Amino acid sequence: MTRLLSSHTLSDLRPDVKTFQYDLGKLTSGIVHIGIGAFHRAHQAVFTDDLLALDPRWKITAVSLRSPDIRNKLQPQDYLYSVLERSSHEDRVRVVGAIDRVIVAPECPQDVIEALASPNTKVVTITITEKGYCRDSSGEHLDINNAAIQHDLAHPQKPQTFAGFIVEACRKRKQSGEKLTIISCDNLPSNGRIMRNIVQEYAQLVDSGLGRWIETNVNFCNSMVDRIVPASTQLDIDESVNALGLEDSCIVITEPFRQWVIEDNFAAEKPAWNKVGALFTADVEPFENMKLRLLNGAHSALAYVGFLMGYDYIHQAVGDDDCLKLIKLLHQDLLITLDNVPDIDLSRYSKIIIQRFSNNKVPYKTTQVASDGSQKLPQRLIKPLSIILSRQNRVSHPIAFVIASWCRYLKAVKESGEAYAVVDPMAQQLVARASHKFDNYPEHVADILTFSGICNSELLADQAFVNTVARYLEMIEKRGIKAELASFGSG
Ligand code: CS2
Repeated sequence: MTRLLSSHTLSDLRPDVKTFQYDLGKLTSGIVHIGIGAFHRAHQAVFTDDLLALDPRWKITAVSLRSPDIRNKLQPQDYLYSVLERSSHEDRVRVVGAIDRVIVAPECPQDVIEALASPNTKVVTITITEKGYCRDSSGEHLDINNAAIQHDLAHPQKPQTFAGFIVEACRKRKQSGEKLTIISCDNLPSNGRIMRNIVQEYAQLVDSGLGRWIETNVNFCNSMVDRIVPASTQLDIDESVNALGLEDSCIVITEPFRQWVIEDNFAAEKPAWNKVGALFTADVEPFENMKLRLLNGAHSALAYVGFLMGYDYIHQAVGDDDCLKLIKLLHQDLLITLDNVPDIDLSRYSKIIIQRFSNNKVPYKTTQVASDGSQKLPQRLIKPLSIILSRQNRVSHPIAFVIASWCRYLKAVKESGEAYAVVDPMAQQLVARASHKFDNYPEHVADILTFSGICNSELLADQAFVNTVARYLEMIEKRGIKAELASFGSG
């Protein structure tokens, strides 16, 4: 039987596996990470693992806000796991020792509060996905009607949301006077600023004095994160045996590329991630816009259009000539919306993204990207569409085509008649609306867009925009997505 990866089996690793360059016993914990999914394990934890070889003070106490799964798998492995980087020509595998322990919040919320409040904790990093922020329809502020926020207001010692935990921990930090830095690592523009709004607005509801303390003692940093990391599968775990010579039930498979741009706005001590490939900068916004639009926007386009065309994976979709043509036209439009990004050649960046999407060694499901569209589309595609509309007084056809594909996707039935599940916090209502029979396509599209909240009222009032999306939706439904995409851009 294959043995499990752990601190006792390291000597059984295949000789080509890279292991950490530090003494595990000498590390101390300085970071708390909330949201320990595959992305964190392949991104911030890898940067931190490299840093630990230079500075042992930054081991990560991880928090899972919901499920015990990852803790249950990592604990028997002494919190060790592997990262397998795959490209067309090479596989590289390493063992990461940066995770100290995993606290499962619903089991022991007080432990999470203690870890966040500990004076040893200088930095908190967060990956909770777009919907974890509990934002209202402006996308920037706290939704006080959110059920989990209501829960936390009623049960402050047993919070469920990041805001509930942070604010309770800050109550303790206020007593000790310890400053804190919080770095958001989710795919939202100005993610740190939004996080600050949410935490401060929540704190004001709980205790305005605490709110004032947070204002001066807790700094929030925007950050742009990038690495394509598919959700792990059983196949990946089977693969770990080949790659490591040991079984690793927490292996993550990813691409070689990784990027992290962090706003240099730390309240106190700062882990020197810049020594291991991250970039500290005063202004993350140009990087965020570039990545959210060119990478995530194109990813969403491939997800909806590709899925409807029958592709299960992003690399298959981008390998289709018509999809590729759409992505290139989409990139041309998105580039218009971007300002200069320091030291980045945007046309090269766009080509690299297409190469990254083509990496079939890191298969990424179209359904994974397609999830939570109501949370993702505003920053990825709607904002750039509005910019093009105001700068050039025209509707971006590639973006309109993708929005129409999303409306079609929300019907939850393939052209073949096969049903599938739409994953979105508003799934039920969106599917009901998208499936509703309307003879008038502009009214149909306006109904979906209004209800989903992805467009502001100004955009909804723009008849040219609504009509263009409606026209594509009608043609996709009447001719089929393949035929409509094949003639896209030629008329
Ligand atoms: C993807 C992202 O699932 C998605 O929505 O677009 O997770 C994407 O893979 C990452 O942002 C890449 O950095």
